[in-house]
Amino acid sequence: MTATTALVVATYSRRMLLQLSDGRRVDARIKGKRIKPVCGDRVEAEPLPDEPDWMITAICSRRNQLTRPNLRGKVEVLAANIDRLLVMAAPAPEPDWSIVDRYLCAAELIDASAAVVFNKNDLQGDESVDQVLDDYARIGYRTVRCSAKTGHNIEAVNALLRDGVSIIVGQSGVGKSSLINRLLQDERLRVASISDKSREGRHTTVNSALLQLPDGGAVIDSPGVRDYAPALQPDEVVVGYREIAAAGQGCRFANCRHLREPGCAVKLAVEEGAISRRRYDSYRHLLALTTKLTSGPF
Ligand SMILES: Nc1nc2c(ncn2[C@@H]2O[C@H](COP(=O)(O)OP(=O)(O)OP(=O)(O)O)[C@@H](O)[C@H]2O)c(=O)[nH]1
Ligand SMILES: [Mg+2]
Ligand SMILES: [Zn+2]
Repeated sequence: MTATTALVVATYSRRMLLQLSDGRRVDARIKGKRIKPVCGDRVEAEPLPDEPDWMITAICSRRNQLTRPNLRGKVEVLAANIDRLLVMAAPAPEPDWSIVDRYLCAAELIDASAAVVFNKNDLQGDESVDQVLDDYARIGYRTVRCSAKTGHNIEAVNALLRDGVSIIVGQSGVGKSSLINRLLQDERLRVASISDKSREGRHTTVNSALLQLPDGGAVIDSPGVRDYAPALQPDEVVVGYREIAAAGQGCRFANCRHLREPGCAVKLAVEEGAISRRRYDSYRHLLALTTKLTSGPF
């Protein structure tokens, strides 16, 4: 066997599970400390003589990457080569829509499509959810209410994921892993893709896993995710709220940030009800937050 390209399907800190072009899955280590492959990466890898492990020697160039600050506040890449973000919320934990907005913003920036999934539909939710989901639908995002527990609308979610590589993101505890398990149906597949028998005890925590769905498409789960949202710059926020960016074409100033500038088409659209007040407030809040973070003394 010689060097070949492979897909990263699971990561466990510095170790990875690779899928080779013939479908075989092999364990791999990373050569050196400079490269940091993530789920969804295509990598160059070669078998090591006299041992079962493979060695990853390089990462092929990425079409895009989703980044987010980690627990220590350092920006890290969550996954690469993403076609779609499925942003999940639920009645519990209490939805933080600004986190959903940030992920939608990130999707726009990395040129991935996005949909909003409201899980745990079997639980009693707040009535305001209808309005929020309607607002997302109105600006062109697909929205689905589902329940990983009862299976309600799972087919609709499955249909959303049928092609390309998707990643499910959202607050911890909304049911991302539960939904994926429901979609996988086949228990054996589920177990095999995350921890093969042979790997038991060797990799205790899976950072992230890419799973092939039975009806096509693949989905990335990232467990252990806290309430961290993507790291964004102010300029990115301005283009990442799609309806605000679109209305902003009509502002008097090309660099309008839609705050207090005269001739602002966005503010007018908010007053007329064409842009949701909640989304506009979320935009202003995120803009203020990112501006504060990026205008420090350094
Ligand atoms: N009632 C109800 N509970 C659900 C549903 N989906 C998931 N849960 C429960 O919600 C809890 C969290 O589910 P997980 O799938 O672990 O959530 P997660 O989003 O993967 O969480 P992290 O990995 O921490 O980010 C579990 O107790 C699930 O049983 C659902 O549709 N309805
Ligand atoms: Mg999980
Ligand atoms: Zn404006």
